[in-house]
Amino acid sequence: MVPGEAFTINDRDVTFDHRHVILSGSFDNGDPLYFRLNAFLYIDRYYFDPNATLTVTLVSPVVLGDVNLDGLVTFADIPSFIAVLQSGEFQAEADCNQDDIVNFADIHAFIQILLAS
Ligand SMILES: [Ca+2]
Ligand SMILES: [Ca+2]
Repeated sequence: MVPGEAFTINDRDVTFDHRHVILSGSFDNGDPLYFRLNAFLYIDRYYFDPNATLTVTLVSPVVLGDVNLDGLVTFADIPSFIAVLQSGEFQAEADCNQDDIVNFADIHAFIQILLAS
């Protein structure tokens, strides 16, 4: 799978080594996901119609403080952090105190992350 690109899963009722193959992982918000790809309707089980299109997308984890998105938290992130603050737009990497908004309350946390890197 390529991060950011949707991957189509066509398999249903797949077993390997006599065990059902499970689609497992976690959602972007951290909640776990765990599905058997059943193509037969069982009571109290998830059902995935063979004609349905099922896609999953691997997202890259957010690196708090990496506001210029180069994969590292360095002093080079400072101008990008300031630009996001001034723009008022949300960017997860700049939400250093993780309260779902980017504002001046993130400055202290950003500096702490920067100094720890
Ligand atoms: Ca960076
Ligand atoms: Ca914040």
